[in-house]
Amino acid sequence: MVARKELECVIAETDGEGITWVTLNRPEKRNAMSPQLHYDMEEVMMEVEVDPDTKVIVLTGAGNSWSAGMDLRDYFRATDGNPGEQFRSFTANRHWSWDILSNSRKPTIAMVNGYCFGGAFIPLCACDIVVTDQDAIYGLSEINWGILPGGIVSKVIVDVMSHRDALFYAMTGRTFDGAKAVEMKLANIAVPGDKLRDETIALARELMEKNPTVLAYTKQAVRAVEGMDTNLAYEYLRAKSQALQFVDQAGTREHGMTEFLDKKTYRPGFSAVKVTKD
Ligand code: ACO
Ligand code: V55
Repeated sequence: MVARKELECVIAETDGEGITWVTLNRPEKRNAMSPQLHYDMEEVMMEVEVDPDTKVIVLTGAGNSWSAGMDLRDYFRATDGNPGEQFRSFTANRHWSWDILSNSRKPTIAMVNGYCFGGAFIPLCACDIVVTDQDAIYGLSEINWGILPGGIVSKVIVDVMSHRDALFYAMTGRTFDGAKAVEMKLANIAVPGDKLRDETIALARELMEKNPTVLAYTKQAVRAVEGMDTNLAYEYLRAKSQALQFVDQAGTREHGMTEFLDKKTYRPGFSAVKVTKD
């Protein structure tokens, strides 16, 4: 992938290590999501997904905001009389912020650097892990606009937040900060703003130590079993485990066992199995 891809509303940059920073880039509009931003993101997310140099995807925002949600002017009001354009932009939104992001084979980290409102909860919940500025401001503000948390916002919040928290924040529109987001388990880690990037890089590096195939299968497995009963999950996980053994050409499983059982050079649980690239 080119080191830096510049579109109208998004910047994608891959560093030398394998972290691709995808930055929503409408800082003057607090990264409110316009139709053009959705079209740009559709392109970028598919490209980083298939880019061999991208090992970890970090989604963040330019300026003091992660994203102020849907652009009330360009996404809603401007498309009110135009069902064709509305379908195009609503579908592009759903495609990148849910379908592509939540099905990514690579680790996805939301690095929430500031405001996160309304429709921004869709990509927030789609990411695997959320690292947040402890002072970032979150809100399900739809109620204050006379709309309900649409798209798939209501769905993703009940799946990630508790039933009580989802109802409370959707009904009141009250805001909460990053520290509270972690307390509610909507986010994983809250840090002061000046530590946000370093904390995210440390996490990304930790993930890059794992075998990428094992990591992809692990996240797919955890996500897939959520909607299954226990017997179905057992059968699925058995088949998925066997599929992993088949596709992991590095033989991470065998390698780990040999190192631990025979060579005694490795203690699993403390660090990832080191396998030279196949
Ligand atoms: N849609 C359209 N424009 C927006 C949005 C938005 N969601 N959020 C901010 N903007 C624009 C403002 O209109 C303003 O534009 P202008 O400079 O052309 O006048 C610019 O971004 C800066 O916004 P300010 O309000 O001046 O910035 P401030 O830093 O004071 O506040 C904040 C930021 C808190 C995010 C505020 O803009 C806000 O409350 N935005 C709306 C957030 C929201 O409720 N989003 C959910 C929308 S509904 C949904 O997503 C389904
Ligand atoms: C929202 C609403 C939408 C959408 C995406 O409430 C997000 C947020 C009504 O459509 O497409």
